[in-house]
Amino acid sequence: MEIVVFGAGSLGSLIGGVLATEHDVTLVARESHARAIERTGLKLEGALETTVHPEAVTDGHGLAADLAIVTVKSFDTERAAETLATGSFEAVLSLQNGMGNEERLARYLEAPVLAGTATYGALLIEPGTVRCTGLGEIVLGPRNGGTSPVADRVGAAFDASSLETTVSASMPHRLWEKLAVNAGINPITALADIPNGAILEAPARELARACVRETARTARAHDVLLSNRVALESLESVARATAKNTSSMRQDVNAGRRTEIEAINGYVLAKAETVGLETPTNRTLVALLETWERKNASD
Ligand code: KPL
Repeated sequence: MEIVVFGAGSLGSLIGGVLATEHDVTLVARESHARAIERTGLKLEGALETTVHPEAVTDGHGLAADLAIVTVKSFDTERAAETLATGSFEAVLSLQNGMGNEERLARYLEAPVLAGTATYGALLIEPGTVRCTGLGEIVLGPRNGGTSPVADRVGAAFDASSLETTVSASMPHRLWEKLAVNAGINPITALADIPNGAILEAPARELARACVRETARTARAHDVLLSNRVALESLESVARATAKNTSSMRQDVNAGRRTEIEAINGYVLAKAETVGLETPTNRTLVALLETWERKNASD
């Protein structure tokens, strides 16, 4: 399959790199990363160790492929969609944090847009080198739930590589479940500057669990039947599987970059407000991260 990964940072490069062992992959990446890949290939370290030689470009305009995988930050989704709309794809898959990304992509693109979640831990060590810091899984499927031959084809392509993949008929539920995990792990690990596994210990544990319970309650208020038990089990299993990992939000804060707080805990807060629910833990974390961003984030 011909695959374009749009936004090949840490996670996009890890996924694209593993897919490149079986498929014809083009990474759309920042200049220094793309040049390093052109020179010496893409080196994957850690649990998925290999060196591959995908094509790497910096300009994503006018590309054509069977599948475009979008891995940009949630706040860059619209810009990515505009660029991808100048090319041609049979299917588009969002593997991003936060909610609402698929709808934003679908507004610009004719191809079917699939939803996906990824729980692999990934860290960009230097241009051209990415480390897998935690084995996770990819879950993908039609964004409104149900089945589709396109989702099955994409799932089979992922399965052909060594990525652990499930094709799901209930993506709205899966997206809320992943949102709960990100809401529990990302802001706490970023603010306290701790690895994912540290949220399993007191006092971070209670804070993370409160975030997750508030998120699951908000999901249920919007007719997504996510129980506290399932959401909390998911939090614990992702934190354990990626225990040594630096969450994407902690990476952003440490690099002085804008975070995805708005699309993660901010989304929970906004959705809770529409049905008159209080989510005090999420509200506090949003306020803290936004205060940090205002003073420190470069973009
Ligand atoms: O999605 C992630 C992130 O860091 O954004 C997890 C699953 C928490 C892995 O670090």
